[in-house]
Amino acid sequence: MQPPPQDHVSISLAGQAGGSSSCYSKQWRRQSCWRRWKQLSKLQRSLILLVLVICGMASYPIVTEHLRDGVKESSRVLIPAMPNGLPETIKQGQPPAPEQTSQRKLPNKRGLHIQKKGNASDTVVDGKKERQESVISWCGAVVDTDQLRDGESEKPQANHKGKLSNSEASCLEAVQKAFLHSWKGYKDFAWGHDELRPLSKSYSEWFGLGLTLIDALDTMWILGLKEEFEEARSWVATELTFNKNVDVNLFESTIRILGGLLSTYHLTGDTLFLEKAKDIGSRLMPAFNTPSKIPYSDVNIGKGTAHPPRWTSDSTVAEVTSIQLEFRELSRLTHEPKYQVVVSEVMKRVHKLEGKLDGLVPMFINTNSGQFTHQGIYTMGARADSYYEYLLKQWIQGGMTENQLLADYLQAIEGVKKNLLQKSSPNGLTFVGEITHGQFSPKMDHLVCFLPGILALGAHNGLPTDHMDLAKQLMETCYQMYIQMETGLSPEIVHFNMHQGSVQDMNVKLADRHNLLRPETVESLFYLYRFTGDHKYQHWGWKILQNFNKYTKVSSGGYTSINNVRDPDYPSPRDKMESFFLGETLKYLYLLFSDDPNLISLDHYVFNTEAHPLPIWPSAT
Ligand code: DMJ
Repeated sequence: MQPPPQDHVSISLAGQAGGSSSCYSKQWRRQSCWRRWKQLSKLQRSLILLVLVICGMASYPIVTEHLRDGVKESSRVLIPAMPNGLPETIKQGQPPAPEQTSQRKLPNKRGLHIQKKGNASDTVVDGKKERQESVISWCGAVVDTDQLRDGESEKPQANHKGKLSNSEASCLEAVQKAFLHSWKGYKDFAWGHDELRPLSKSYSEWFGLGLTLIDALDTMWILGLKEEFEEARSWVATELTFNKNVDVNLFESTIRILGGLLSTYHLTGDTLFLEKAKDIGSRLMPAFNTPSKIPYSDVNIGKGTAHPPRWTSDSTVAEVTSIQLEFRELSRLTHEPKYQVVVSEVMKRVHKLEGKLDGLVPMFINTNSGQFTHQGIYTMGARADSYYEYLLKQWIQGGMTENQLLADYLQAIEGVKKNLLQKSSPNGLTFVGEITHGQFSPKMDHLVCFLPGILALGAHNGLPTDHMDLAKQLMETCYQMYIQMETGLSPEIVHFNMHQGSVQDMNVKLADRHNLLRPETVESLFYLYRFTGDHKYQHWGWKILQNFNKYTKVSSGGYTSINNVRDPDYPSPRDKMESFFLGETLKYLYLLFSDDPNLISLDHYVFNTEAHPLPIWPSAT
């Protein structure tokens, strides 16, 4: 055997004694490199070091990204920790359960002093870090020592009757804070406009009618934010005019504007809001001048003309059947039957139509023929959802006497059970899919999460108790749609796995990963808590609020929709705060945390589909 070259002798012997040739060659290379390194000049060494440092810095994110993804995929652990015994999927990258590290006293705007436990965390949405109050695992754990000492508990808002527990007060205050933060953004950058664009510190117009401000009026009233309410009221009194040459969507302007004005009138007794409601209501009436009596989707409220969208003469089924609560109430208040007449006619016609599947309706209806079109898709999600909601709610609004509405509702729920309900794998979550031309599709919109609340509301009003059982199962699923995501926020759409051996219950397509700050899940949590008293629903709502705060709050004011609920490092803000975040999401969270069943009693009010409470008709109660 040839001896190794002279300068390798010492290590060659040691290496061979120990065994492997690879070890030997590594040592050889190390020695050789070291010798060469020592032969370099200082300048040469410095240059090489500099290049290595630059390369290392440039490749760092790639390396960490790669590692992170690897960990994400491999570290999903199933633990049997859910309150109802279902396993919870824990993922790397999900917000850790915050520790209770400090106790701080936070004076709020109204002079309340509420003790909070929690740690502050840094939140980045718009590129800036914000020192944020991250309370906790659950505000129910909070103890207000001052209040305990004084034996007094302050009320965070005027409409509550009776004392609040300390934990309740701190939860309610957290929602007030979220509202005030949103309102600050709206006021600073979008006042009087439709929607805040919180990142660009500007606004977007849809109808040019101050949509967010009107949608938020009754929320401010319910949350006890009187100062803000008064400012908004004076804008309505002095600036709001519907005499404008603008096209508005009949459904959206009915549920947000007409509904918002009517409910604010009822809560405050201020006739300003009733006058404005009459004005917009009468301006929307041209939509019903169609050959079929099925209304057009768009109305020019200045010109008094209406038309379908440019590309079709169809309207959306959910849209034409989810304006009834508001128009019926307008008739009752004005003693002018015309509003109720036109919307009831729509219901009668839809009731008689062919083309339903066990009470489930297609998504489109033609304004000329009055027939369903594009048949074959049956969903509880977009374009059909609130048809079902308004069957039940009109029945409740009118005092549970309109039997046809109830019959259609009950039939539809049976249709859901028969055609759309399935269980996911591996955890057996009950979900509502869709039928597409005879085929079952395991696709569920976040919008469908209104259904647990509606089922619970029906059961509360004497409908079958198995509706409540189903409500609870679906509520669990909707919550899982949040916590199984890395941000703890639900995507717009999920696809459930049904085949045995699946490793996770749901998949989310790239195009469906956005979250628009929608209300449906917290809306249902509110109903479930009201009717069951089970605190787990409050706990779930609290987690969702925390995740909104963590991933969607913009430091300069407002909250933003995000593009990617699966990336906690960059959820990709969309720069838009939808009006329903203030009109619905925060309102339902507040009502969820309130233990006062008389704060918008569900025996006296029925919420429209934009969370505006309208009275159940007095003769009916
Ligand atoms: C709201 O405008 C209403 O709740 C509507 O019924 C559905 N879409 C949004 C909220 O997601």
